[in-house]
Amino acid sequence: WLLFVSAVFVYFSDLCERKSDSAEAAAALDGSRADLADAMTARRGERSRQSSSRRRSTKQEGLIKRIMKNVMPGNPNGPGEMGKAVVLSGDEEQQAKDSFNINQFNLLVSDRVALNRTLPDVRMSECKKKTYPALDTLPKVSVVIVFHNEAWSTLLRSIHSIINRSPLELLEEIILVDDKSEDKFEHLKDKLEKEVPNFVEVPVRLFRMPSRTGLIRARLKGAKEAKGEILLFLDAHIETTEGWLEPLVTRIAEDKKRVVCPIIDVISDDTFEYITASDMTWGGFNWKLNFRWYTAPNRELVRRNHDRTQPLQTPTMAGGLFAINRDYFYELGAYDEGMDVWGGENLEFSFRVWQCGGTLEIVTCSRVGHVFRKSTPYKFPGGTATVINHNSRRVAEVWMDEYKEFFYAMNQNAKSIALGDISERLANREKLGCKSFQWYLETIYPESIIPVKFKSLGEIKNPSTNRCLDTYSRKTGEPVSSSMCHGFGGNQAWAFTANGEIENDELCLDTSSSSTPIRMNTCHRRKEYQEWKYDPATKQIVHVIFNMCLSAAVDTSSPDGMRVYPCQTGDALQVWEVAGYKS
Ligand code: UD2
Ligand code: MN
Repeated sequence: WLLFVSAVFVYFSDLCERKSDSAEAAAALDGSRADLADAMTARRGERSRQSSSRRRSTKQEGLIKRIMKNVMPGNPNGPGEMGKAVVLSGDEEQQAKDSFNINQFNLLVSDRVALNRTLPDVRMSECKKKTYPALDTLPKVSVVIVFHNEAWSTLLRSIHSIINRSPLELLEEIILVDDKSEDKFEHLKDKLEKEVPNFVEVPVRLFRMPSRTGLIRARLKGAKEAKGEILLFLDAHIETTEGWLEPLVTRIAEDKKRVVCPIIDVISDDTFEYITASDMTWGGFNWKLNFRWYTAPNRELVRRNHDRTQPLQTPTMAGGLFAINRDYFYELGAYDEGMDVWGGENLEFSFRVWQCGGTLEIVTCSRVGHVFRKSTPYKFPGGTATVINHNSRRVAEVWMDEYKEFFYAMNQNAKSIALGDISERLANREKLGCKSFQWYLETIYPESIIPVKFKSLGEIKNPSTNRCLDTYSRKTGEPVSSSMCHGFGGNQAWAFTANGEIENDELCLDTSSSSTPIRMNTCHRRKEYQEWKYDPATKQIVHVIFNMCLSAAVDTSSPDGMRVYPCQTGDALQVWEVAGYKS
């Protein structure tokens, strides 16, 4: 077998020679070669620890096969190498379209990209210089990947990238949990079972859920099987990059109450190009309880002494990619088993970590790519909206105290969706002595779209026209409108904040000119043209800078031209009922 291995080396140096004309290709090869060298050293150590010679020889055979497969992508300039975009020909484009909806990403392209493709080292340069504790002093990691109807190439590329780019000393195992993929995804049946033992560098263990449980319960199964001191959850369509693991593990080794995420880079769902994401982004959420990325505020940079390589504390995480000390995971109460399929668990876990004494951070020296999809390829048994609202209700009811009303204001239908039993989750919150949601908003997330202090939440109605302020689902920069009051919240749900904003989700009423229609702009919290004052006696809503009054549109057939006019007592168009207003 030694011959074999040296053959690999020879082949490789040969490639290097031939490719040295292109700087990029050389860099690509350098990366792979370093990978190989690292992996070889690590594997050698692994082998010397083996005691049974029989096991050793099968391991080595597998090892050689694996090295052949991993290190010889054939063509270092092949499709997608170095994370480049794959370009299809016209005919292929059509073919790609036909199979796109199987996974909601370009399957043709994914299948064409090598399972062990090279990626650039995308870390900030300061990150590359950092050193970490000796590997044998760090805790070991159990990677948990759950999947439902995943494509072969993305799943296998995920596994290969983990093995090829992690110090093997840190990997206890990779646990795969099949959340009852449909039969037509044949590659996930026998073929996967045959493939799994081929991974000799790290044990890859495959478990099957007896029925479709959703990603939350599937992850719980993975966690239960895990032997490593650290649990590291990943989606099934990711690629790790150089140096991704050490910084994550080190943070937890230093303090087990840290829950850590890598920066999640983007693998294009169309070209599979590896696109770096900003290191200045953190996680938030809106009134609908959707997870959202926002630019992190300057105060967080100040807290880190302007060192962007320091971990960034984030109010929430996206949910798919994070590591946590296994004991701490259970101390915190693992996951809410009452949540189905997809959604909600990411915010639930984020709130819980912060409110119950942990910290949640994005380790900016660790980067993992993820195929972000525009829609979900798989079915939601029970209906998509029902499932997601069920999960979100559980988040709101368990963690958000009085602020849960923001969720219901946006989503009154949710109230009629079954919540299930949350007594055990509430008991857990009680037992852990967790802080209030108000504390979370004030301390961790004062920039939240949910205002910490507000005077009303509900409709804002002009009784003379019986019309209510309405966003018409418009976007930022567009004019606010009005329509017949319907009492269902949503587009007619407004918060009058203590700061003087009139706000629906992330949009605030804003006008920088008294002669143009009032617009809805992203709330900036600096008051300025977004500051209003309500006078409960006259029922007028006054724009503070102009000292003029919000006036309902006279022409109800075109209600968009709503403006501020000089305040006039007795003008019925300037009378507003602000539901539930408390001064
Ligand atoms: C994001 C998270 C995802 C999860 C989700 C909210 C990232 C990158 N991804 O959505 O991990 O937190 O938000 O719930 O932060 N799966 C199952 N069973 C199911 C449904 C999904 O096993 O019933 C698997 C799926 O194959 C995938 C993982 O769960 O490996 C996450 O699902 P996704 O990729 O559809 O979620 P995503 O990335 O849109
Ligand atoms: Mn995903």
